[in-house]
Amino acid sequence: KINWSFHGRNGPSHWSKSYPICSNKRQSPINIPLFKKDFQPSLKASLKFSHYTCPCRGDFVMRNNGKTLQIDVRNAIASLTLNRERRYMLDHLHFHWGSNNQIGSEHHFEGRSFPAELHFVHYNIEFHNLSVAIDKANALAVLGVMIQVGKRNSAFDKFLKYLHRVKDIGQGFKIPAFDVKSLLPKDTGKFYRYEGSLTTPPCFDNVTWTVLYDPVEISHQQLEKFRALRDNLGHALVNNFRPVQELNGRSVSSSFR
Ligand code: BO1
Ligand code: ZN
Repeated sequence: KINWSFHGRNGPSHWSKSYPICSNKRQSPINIPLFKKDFQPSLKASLKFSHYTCPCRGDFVMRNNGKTLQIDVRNAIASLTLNRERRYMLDHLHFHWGSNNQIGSEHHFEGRSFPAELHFVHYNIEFHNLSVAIDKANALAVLGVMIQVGKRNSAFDKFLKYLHRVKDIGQGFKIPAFDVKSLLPKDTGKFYRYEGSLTTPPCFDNVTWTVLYDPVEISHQQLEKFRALRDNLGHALVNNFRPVQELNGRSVSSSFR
């Protein structure tokens, strides 16, 4: 198995040699076509956030794993319900970002990318944890949120103020739990839904994607903190996004007109 990366000899175009699923037909991310929308009136009411707001007991664990910044939300008991009966527990959140503001997000909106993208990774409650669920059918639900540069976002400071503690690859660093809902845009009612995959090897294609239409704003200074993280070689950890993948006839539905 290759030691995969986001560029060079072990970059995205080489992943499928070691991880064949990466060349299957329902891969993520995608360019979301905004003009030929498949509006599904029932979608909006089907997305439910539970306990996304605190009790905020205990700690979260933040880690630079060399590929992304990940925050494990062990005590959050947050869950997402898709289509009424399918419930998913939040395992962690992580980010994808660029070296400049023109690139960084994994999903594109009609050819437009954003400087960063936040992923809330959930597993189906039928399974014990993310590791058990990771390769099972219908087992994963990832919520994607676009990040734009603008005003400073105080919710992001809840973890960004500790970011210097995880500058290099390493062990998790405990941070006080915070309200994960505060990282979402005000309006979570407008979103896209499609069937896709993990965006990194092994690219398991069992992910129900929900991508919010409204972005959140962080300041340029806040975004620079992500860019100051370092990868396994001590280089700037930036451009940790996969290029968009073919739709291959998949439909992307939307919760709004
Ligand atoms: S993503 O949301 O499509 N970018 C995505 C990509 C890969 C994973 C999760 C979400 N895989 C990994 C997690 C690890 C976790 C492991 C379980 O799955 O990033 O944190 O432990 O085997
Ligand atoms: Zn991701």
